[in-house]
Amino acid sequence: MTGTGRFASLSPATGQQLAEYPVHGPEEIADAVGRAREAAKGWARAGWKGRKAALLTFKRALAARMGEVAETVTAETGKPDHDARTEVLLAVIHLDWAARHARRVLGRRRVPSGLLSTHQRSLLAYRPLGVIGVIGPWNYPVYTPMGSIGYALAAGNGVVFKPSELTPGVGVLLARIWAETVPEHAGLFSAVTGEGRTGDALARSGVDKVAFTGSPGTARKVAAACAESLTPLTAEGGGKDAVLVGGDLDGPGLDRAAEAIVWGAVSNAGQTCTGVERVYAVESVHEDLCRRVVRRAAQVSAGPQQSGHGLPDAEGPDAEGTDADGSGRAADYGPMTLPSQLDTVERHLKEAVASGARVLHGGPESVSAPYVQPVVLADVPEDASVMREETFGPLVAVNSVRDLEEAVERADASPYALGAAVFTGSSRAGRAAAEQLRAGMVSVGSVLGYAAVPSLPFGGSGESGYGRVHGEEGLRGFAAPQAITVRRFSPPVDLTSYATPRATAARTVELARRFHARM
Ligand code: TXE
Repeated sequence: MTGTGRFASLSPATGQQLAEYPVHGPEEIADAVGRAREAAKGWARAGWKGRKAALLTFKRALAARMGEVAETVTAETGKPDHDARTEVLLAVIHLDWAARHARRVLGRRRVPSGLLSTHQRSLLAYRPLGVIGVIGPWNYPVYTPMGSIGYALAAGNGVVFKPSELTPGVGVLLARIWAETVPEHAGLFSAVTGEGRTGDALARSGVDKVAFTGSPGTARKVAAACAESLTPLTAEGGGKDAVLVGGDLDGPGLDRAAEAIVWGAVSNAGQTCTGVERVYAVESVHEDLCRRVVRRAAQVSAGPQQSGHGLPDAEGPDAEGTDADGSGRAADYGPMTLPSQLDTVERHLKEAVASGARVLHGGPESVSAPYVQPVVLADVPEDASVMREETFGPLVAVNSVRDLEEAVERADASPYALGAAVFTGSSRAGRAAAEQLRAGMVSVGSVLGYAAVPSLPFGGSGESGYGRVHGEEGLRGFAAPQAITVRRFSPPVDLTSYATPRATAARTVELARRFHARM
């Protein structure tokens, strides 16, 4: 069955149609998976060296064409050009790391055989899984899927990518850049377009693993589809990340925390899975921190984006750009990319106010489609939706706690466990608190510090999903370990042979038992 019809991508800022894309169905997906499977043979023949060279060529092309990629990201998500470029840069950094480290992490190696098996040479290798289906989100349409695509390719797989229906142009462009720059492996990585049905068809297409990023509800549907064929899944389902602020912070320390909180909460219009949604500050600094957060939030605004990135560069003179409203100052972030997100933000805000939260900055009037201006709340009841559900908007709740221990407890009380951040006067106390948290990733003294470190794994637990991308775990996640033993000589006592007298074998087992009973 082919997909039926076409769908349009829209500008979230103006609502205007940007382009049309085909809705791909099981037939087109089967073709793409088949081509990737075929191309994976050539990818295997290329060896570690050839794959590394091809991936670095792709990386250089992404860096060289950053402006073009960022322009598509900005058109489809509404985020500022600078943010789009930073996103591409982060993807490039990860791709570079995956290309350069795949052999070290996944290459065949000898491992110790242990006393009982000294006669064996033990080898561990990581084989590619085959073809990976990547189902992507719209909030970081380059960085997030490339965290799977780059690592999956580096591990020797082919990839079929289904970008979000809100950002199909970005997905198609990424696959086109691959085909143009690495034509000898053209079919290895391709994009299919469509909505949820296309994603579902990809999960059921016989791919060897699915890497999904989106909402926990959709993650459950993808998991159910994958379960039918025992297809493994890595799922990233978002977060409700908390920042913990210690009572030992001085003025400059609180300023640094406030700056990071505001950026973490409102950048990308709050549409970041590891964005700051909750803050737990020790009561002795709570009011002071709130004042500083409000002061900083008041200097930040959402609005239409300027064109260009403000730097004269090789991409031409128009790169200088103009501010959108003629005020001389460009908006710091753009519109809500998913229109229905405005309703979620509004609902969370209204329910918080109704349940007695203090509104320190902004308010219901901050929500004016397609933009949401920064909102700062305090003293929000812990059972309010804004403290429990992912808001995915530029809204932050700053609550007061007795001490860091209570901050850890409250942060961990969420059904999500993705990222977190800790600000304390002493980095030792910060690390101690970080190590108590359930979160998969924690930044001490900054927000989202781990996202730009390619050697660190990215992912969470609970409603935030399971599995990891990035780093060594990210590479291994797209590979199947293969254990090999090679017999080097006859063992003094062969426990896998009926030729060994029963009494000899029994003596050996007893000796080994005594050894382990004492050790
Ligand atoms: O997500 P969906 P949406 C959160 C955020 C947001 C909410 C909804 O809170 O408000 O999710 O966003 C594809 N089988 N995050 O509607 O539905 C879909 O086409 C297979 C958090 O965009 O989860 C898209 O490509 N695939 C987040 C992808 O799944 C299906 C990023 C995500 O869509 C499918 C984005 C199906 N049955 C939103 N149905 C994060 N974790 O960073 C849909 N899809």
